[in-house]
Amino acid sequence: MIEHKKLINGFEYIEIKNTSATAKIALQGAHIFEYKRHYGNPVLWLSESSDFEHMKSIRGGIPVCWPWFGTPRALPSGRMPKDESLPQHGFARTAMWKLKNTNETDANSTEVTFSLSHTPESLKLWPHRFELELHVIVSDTLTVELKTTNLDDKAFLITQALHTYFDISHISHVRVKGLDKKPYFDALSMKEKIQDGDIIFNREIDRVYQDVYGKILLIDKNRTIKIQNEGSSSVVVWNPWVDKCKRMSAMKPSSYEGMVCIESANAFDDARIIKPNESHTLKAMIN
Ligand code: TA6
Repeated sequence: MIEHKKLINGFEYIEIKNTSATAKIALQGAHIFEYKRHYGNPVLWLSESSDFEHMKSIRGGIPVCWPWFGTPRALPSGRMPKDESLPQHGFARTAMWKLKNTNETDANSTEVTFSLSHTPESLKLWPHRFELELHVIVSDTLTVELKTTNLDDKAFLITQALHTYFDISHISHVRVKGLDKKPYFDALSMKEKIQDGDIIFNREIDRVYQDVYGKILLIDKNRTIKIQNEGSSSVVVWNPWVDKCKRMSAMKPSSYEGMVCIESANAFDDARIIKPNESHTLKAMIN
């Protein structure tokens, strides 16, 4: 079943239900803000104090960070837009997307595709003509594909992320496996480092890992979530911990205890150049 729904303030989303799972996806940002299988806790974390407001990104779920991840300063040197008033994580996550296609494939699986194209406003922020599609398959696995097509007559460069917030029992119970020996950029010390063993959380972590091709495991007390990416070799791991959490919008002071972000990305050295009439797809499979 696919239903179009609206919050009291007019915020529109679609609700998907099948025999495997339920999901909710907002038209603003093509933002998946709920994904639950019919057993266990929700897979995605959503802040209790999240705003569902026009032009404000939802805190939780899967924000689509595009056409840049972080600040535009994070683009590789020589290619960085200078204007730091540009929005953090790009403009796609607060733009209004179109629902392009829906398909109730079978009782266990539903597919939907959202699309976004350049507008006079987007061209002021980022001077390129494009088509962006988010294809989502809601089943026992949540599959998310973000396809960028260059409609311009010159190549452009993107960085991007599916900035997934995972729901966890408690931050002190989880560890992240699959990144051992991987090089990473530590956004807190601004240094390049190498991961030693699994990641455990006992302080703020904000890192961009490179050369990641295998499965990543988020191991919690009573469940393990697996993340497999394609068209990507970078992964961001983030938990704001105590102090940053207090400063974050749409988070309660204790929110950091119940979430961790493991983001499927093309960030920093994994930026992609897309030629005219060519496409690049970033894909995440979560189960
Ligand atoms: O991906 C990690 C990160 O870039 C952090 O530095 C953090 O502040 C964040 O994403 C959340 O950003 P936002 O713009 O959604 O508040």
